[in-house]
Amino acid sequence: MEKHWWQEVVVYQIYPRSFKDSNGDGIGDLRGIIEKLDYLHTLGIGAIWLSPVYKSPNDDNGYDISDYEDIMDEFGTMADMEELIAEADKRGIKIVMDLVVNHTSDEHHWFIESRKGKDNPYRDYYVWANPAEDGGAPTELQSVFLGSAWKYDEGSGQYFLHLFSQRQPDLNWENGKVRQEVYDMMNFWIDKGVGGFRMDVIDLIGKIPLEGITSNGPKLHEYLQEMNKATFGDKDLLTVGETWGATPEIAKLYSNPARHELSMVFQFEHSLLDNEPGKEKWDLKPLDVSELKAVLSKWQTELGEEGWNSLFWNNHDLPRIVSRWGNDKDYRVRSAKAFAILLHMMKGTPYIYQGEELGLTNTPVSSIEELDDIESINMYHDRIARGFSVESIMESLNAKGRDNARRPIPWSAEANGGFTTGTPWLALKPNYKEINVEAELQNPDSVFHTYRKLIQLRKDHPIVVWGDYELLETSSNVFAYYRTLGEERWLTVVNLSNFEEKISVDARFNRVLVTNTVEEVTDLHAYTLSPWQAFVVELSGN
Ligand code: TEU
Ligand code: CA
Repeated sequence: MEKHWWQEVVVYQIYPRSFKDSNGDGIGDLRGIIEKLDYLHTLGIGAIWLSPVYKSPNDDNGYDISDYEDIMDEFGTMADMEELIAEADKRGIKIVMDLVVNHTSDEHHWFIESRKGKDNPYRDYYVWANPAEDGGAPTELQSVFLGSAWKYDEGSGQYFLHLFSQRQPDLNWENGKVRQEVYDMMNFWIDKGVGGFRMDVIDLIGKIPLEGITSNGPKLHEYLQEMNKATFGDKDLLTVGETWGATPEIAKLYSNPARHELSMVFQFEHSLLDNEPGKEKWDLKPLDVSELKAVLSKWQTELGEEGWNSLFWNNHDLPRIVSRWGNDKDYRVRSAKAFAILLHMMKGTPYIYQGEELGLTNTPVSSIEELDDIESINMYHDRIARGFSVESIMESLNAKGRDNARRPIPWSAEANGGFTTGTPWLALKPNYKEINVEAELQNPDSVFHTYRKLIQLRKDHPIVVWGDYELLETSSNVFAYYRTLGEERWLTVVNLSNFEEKISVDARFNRVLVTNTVEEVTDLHAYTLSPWQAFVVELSGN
């Protein structure tokens, strides 16, 4: 397999609204990101996935785009964007844009035109359908943000499709003009020097809604091959598709180099392990560590030469990992480092979501008034109407709600964590006086410095990027695996529990490469791990 830069770097996701505010309006912005590039350079990352910064009315915080070739007023100007690309480049960091092309905002001029009537030249840019015989929605299809996925338009007597909010109408990918508009727009950004694209819900673009087909539609891969040819195919860009339902077999369709589609996908199989199978994400179930081991090991081994993995615990839609599967009370620092070590020594491209490198935790709230996220608010009203208790709803939202990941970043112990001199759009978690970037940088034992070290190990040792993966049989709460490259062999051991665990490995080691405890790692033939202990060792020949 040909080697690519995007296999060797660590990517950092920025949710711009919450990263750094440069002008005191309480909203993070592009100049704030430019201010903090040196910080990201210190961390050691090679690319930034920038959540959407395009013009948007913010019904879904930028995932509803009204102009793909302009910047959101609150975030700055196109000149700021160009400066960000150039300044990042100086530090060896590429900017990966969020490509949200399953849908637009209802304020996009295509939709404003489309809505004008059946004869409008933009009508077929979106998915319109006649009412069912009883006048109701064309089909039973439900929106991800709840309620029918069809919205009636008085003017023309038809319904339009919105798989997300009513203000996010779905584009009609069957229309070749739509596809060409998207490719032209991608080339506009490629010409500006971006390093790639993260493709929002890309598995939905081949939908046939009237037949109930949403994800993995029949023409999905034909479209992606066409896109590849029309845009980034002859350039070495990072392209990563968000694909919630991908299996390894499906992932290979996207990322097999021979097929000329994408670099890799985000798969979510591990992320779905803590809800009741077949139920909603809000129906919580504790994580079974042996399932996590089985799922991640399957992905490590099954792609082979026909694909490349992305590695992540967090993003702007998911709860903070240290609160979700770690212990954010008694072992916050240790369990945050344990998850970092576990993921960063695997094969694939790791993604860090802003604040993960500080060990930031979820932010439980007591009322829905404290939340901003459209998914959370819609879920609240839906469950109230279905008779759920407020307590149970808040419990689910505190565990899984998207605002857990969207609180502003605490940069220092100053007011509002130094994120803004004004009033933040969403309140910071009150513990910013203890947990903030400045404190993390100063403390050599911080979560930040573990992330920095893991990134450095990846840069210094090809085994981390290219080595083969093999799971080691251990007691169920211990996750241990080998990486092997030529004569070199590393062992990663992580105790994912609040208790001591014993391991017995028939091997000796030369040196410890990284660890999250002060305890010395001794004879592996009979070793007792303390709670959440994690380390990586280089094994000796024999
Ligand atoms: O997410 C896709 C998506 O389906 C999410 O809504 C996710 O399923 C949900 O948070 C889990 O319940 C992408 C973006 O990452 C998300 O922020 C957007 O809201 C969504 O697409 C629509 O663009
Ligand atoms: Ca601002």
